Amino acid sequence: MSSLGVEGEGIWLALGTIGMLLGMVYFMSKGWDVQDPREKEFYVITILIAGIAAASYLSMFFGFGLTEVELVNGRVIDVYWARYADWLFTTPLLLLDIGLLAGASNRDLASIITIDAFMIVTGLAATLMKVPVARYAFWTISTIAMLFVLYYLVVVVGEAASEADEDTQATFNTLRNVILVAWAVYPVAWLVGTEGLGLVGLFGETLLFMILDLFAKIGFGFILLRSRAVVGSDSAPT
Ligand code: RET
Ligand code: DD9
Ligand code: DD9
Repeated sequence: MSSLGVEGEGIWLALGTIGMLLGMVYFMSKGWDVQDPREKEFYVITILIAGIAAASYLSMFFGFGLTEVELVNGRVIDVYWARYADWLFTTPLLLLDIGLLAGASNRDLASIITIDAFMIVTGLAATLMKVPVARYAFWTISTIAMLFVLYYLVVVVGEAASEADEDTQATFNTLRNVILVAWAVYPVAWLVGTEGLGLVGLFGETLLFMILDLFAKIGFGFILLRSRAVVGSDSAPT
């Protein structure tokens, strides 16, 4: 059985697990009898995102996804590495959702997803390094990768979206803004949190990541799957 974590942050991990499960069940029940293949694809991807996050949160709640990193300066930090396993799969799936909505080419999808995966892997490196300077160096590399992802989303995927119908453009714009706002907070949370400067403790940081994760995954999925751009897409009456 889990304790409530190192600083009582288990409460946020429990809430995160419940939030992801509720989101997943809601998307499953809503998507159960969807027939349209394109609409179905959005459901499958979005349900997968919530399911992966639920599993990750549960593992963190049980203390499985937790490890200690001992820095060369003697500081020991508690790190929930399971987040990075979650993000490695879910951030590409989120980009796949919005990329497919926009009608981006496979080549552009592959590019943005590759940079995104690079961002998460270098972020994990930043998190596990023992030398503080190396941690900040990898944080910087990861953050630069994130700026490329956001730029690519706005400019390249945005251009594909500008050729879509009005409903799709409106939904794309909303989801793009959700990503721009939410994703940009992650490196800041890392920097002020226990992995970085330690201005915020594990309790506050875990709360912040939980709110961000629920907004970026469940809020995102909610907007996408309820949008007119997805509901009944490609199934105009014949
Ligand atoms: C890290 C640390 C290093 C710098 C950067 C990061 C970015 C993480 C991001 C995560 C997004 C997660 C999402 C989860 C969905 O629930 C790895 C924190 C740039 C952008 C959207
Ligand atoms: C580019 C980020 C720099 C953060 C430096 C913090 C150093 C604290 C010891
Ligand atoms: C028209 C160019 C917009 C570029 C946006 C980049 C967002 C980075 C935060």
